[in-house]
Amino acid sequence: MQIIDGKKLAQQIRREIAKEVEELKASRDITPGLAVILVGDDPASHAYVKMKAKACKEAGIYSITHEMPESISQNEIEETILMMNKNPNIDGILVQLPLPTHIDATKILELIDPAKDVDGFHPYNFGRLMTGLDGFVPCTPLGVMEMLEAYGIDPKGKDACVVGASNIVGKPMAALLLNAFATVDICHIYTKDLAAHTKQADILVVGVGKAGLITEDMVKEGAVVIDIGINRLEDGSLTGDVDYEGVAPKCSHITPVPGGVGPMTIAMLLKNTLKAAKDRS
Ligand code: BQF
Repeated sequence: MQIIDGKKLAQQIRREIAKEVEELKASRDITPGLAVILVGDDPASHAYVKMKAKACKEAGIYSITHEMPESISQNEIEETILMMNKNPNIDGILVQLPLPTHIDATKILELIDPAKDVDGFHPYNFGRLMTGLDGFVPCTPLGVMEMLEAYGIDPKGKDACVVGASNIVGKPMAALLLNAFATVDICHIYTKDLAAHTKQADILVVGVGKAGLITEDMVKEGAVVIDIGINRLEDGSLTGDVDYEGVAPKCSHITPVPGGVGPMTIAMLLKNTLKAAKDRS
């Protein structure tokens, strides 16, 4: 059994990105810029944004965080996005989710210029991904694909099972695996017999946010298990959706939480921001 070290891989990627950012500055006088919109005072959202800003800084990417109170109006967020769309120093725009319930998040995401959509949540980029065209791919599923590649795992011809069908994680994850020629099975809350599906998988990717959902009896011997879940336990520690202790001995590869997919998500945000900057017109 091999542990997929996302933390180490993300560090390597971040160093390579920092080098490329230097080269872009030297050759074209472009400093990549990321604008982040952060609404309200959810501690987890603040922690994520802080991590993203720090990662940008270390890679030589300019970043600015636009903090707004929970009571902000739909219109004010929309006006801010339109300003960022026009700002030539901003290559990437990220709206930290979740947004307050009185805000129409879909409408906000649809307002982001698809060329600055570094989270890949705009329907335009989602359509490009489904079609197999180049575009921005959501950071978490993109990070998973980079992990598979780095560890020599080719999805071609494999049976993959994706548990969770969100627009942010599950659906783009399934599209990427399909584009890599896996046979993809997508499970969700209305799936009748989850274990019957997961047990078939050569590659099992789980991202639903339910600690301990995947137990040893639900995993095929020798499977690759990718845990996208982030759950906070009562003692403040992080854990995934997979019962790591029970499942790990059965796997060929497994990602830990923390230190698995999470750090890759941050690295892919930098990668997408660099891509946006390189494609500046
Ligand atoms: C790690 C996120 C749910 C909802 C909104 C490193 C992150 C997490 C874990 C991180 C996440 C999860 C992010 C680890 C960004 C991933 O060491 O295991 C980094 O910062 N993430 C987010 O921005 O919004 C979320 C999960």
